[in-house]
Amino acid sequence: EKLVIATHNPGKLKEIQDLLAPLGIECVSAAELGLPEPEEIGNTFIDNADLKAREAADLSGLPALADDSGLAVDALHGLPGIFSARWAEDEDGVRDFGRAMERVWREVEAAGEDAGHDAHFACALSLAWPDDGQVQSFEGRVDGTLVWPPRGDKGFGYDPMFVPNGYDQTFGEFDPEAKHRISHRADAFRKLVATLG
Ligand code: ITT
Repeated sequence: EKLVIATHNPGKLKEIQDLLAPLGIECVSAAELGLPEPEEIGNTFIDNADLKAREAADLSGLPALADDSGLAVDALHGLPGIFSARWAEDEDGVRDFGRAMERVWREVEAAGEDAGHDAHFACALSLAWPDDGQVQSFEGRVDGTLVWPPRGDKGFGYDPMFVPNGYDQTFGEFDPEAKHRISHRADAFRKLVATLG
């Protein structure tokens, strides 16, 4: 039986496919199935991951895995957080992460030197089965520091301005396999596999 990857974000989809590959599970994306993008009305990563997984499972009749994630900046009291995608959108919903990263950096600078540059990426993965109210959720994170200007074009989203603790390169400069060893998404994924595997 196939697993629906309930995302419309190509960067996430590729990473989730990479993480699932060793498990040999056949996948199909929500975009490929033509499933709609549900409105993310939740107040937490888990709430939003749950609602995306639930809706995809209900509409497809297949088990569905959803990811809700974002960048949480200490100096901004956790913002953009669950609003990470929305900070990149213009009034027509067109995303530009160059603009979103500029906004983050501008607000970090405005918060002042003492507020520092610490941040983390957070990821909630939720797995929902059809015909069943049950949803299981797993959370992961990776801590790091924000840098300016952004560097690297290998990842997606805010990767070019995030240096994970203990490294010198931004996630935008990391090879995919290296990012998968330490990322928030990989951390959540390991917990999922440990529980279900
Ligand atoms: P779906 O809801 O369709 O999965 P989305 O992009 O709208 O896609 P989110 O609401 O979870 O997903 O938004 C999370 C945003 O946080 C995402 O668009 C990225 O910009 C950012 N983000 C999440 N994980 C990231 C990562 O590994 N590297 C860089 N940015 C990331």
